[in-house]
Amino acid sequence: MNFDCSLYLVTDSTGLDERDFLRRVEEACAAGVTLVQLREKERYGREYLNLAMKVKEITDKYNIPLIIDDRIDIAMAIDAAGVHVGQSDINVRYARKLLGENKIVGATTKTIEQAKEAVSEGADYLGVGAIYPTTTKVTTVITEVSTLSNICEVVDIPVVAIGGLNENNCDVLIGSKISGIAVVSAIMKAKDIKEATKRLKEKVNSIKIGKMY
Ligand code: TZP
Ligand code: MG
Repeated sequence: MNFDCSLYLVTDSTGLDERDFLRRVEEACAAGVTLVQLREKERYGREYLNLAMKVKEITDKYNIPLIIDDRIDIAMAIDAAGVHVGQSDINVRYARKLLGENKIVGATTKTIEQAKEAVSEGADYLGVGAIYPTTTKVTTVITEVSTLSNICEVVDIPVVAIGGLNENNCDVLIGSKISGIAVVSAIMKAKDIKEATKRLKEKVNSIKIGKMY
């Protein structure tokens, strides 16, 4: 499946009421994020499903593929574009088996070995990071930009950098053959979501990332 991961919004609704959360997602979509991931670590069952349906309504309106973090069942239930799995989630191979060939399966990888394995199991893109320390609730370690570049060299699928990225610190990524950047706070916590998204988009374009597959 073709998709553009040049400016990938990963959501986090922590501390936001639902209306405010959905407004932020919608503003980011209107301002040009190219892919959205619903990432909810503290919602389960019907609550997660209901929120996913509401986010899908928004992403559908803007024709932006919606990826669901971890939850293959939710992705299937709402006919999302795909799922994103981490190293302790269901393996890429099984995610692919469950979702079929026409859906996107993304994987978090932090080493060349993990990257190669994800590709061999059928991943469509890789998320690599954290490039910088992050304040978003996540247990992660820093990935060196050199490791990111090496991963880009050895795989033939898009690689997205993630972790603490904002418009002022992405220049370190110039030269690594990434296809995009993924951000949570730089958009979700921005005072002016539209403005922040537009500026990030300009940045992504100016550093010439965003290779389409
Ligand atoms: N994986 C690695 S870092 C991260 C995830 C999900 C969070 C990134 O959030 P932020 O706010 O863009 O640093
Ligand atoms: Mg996960």
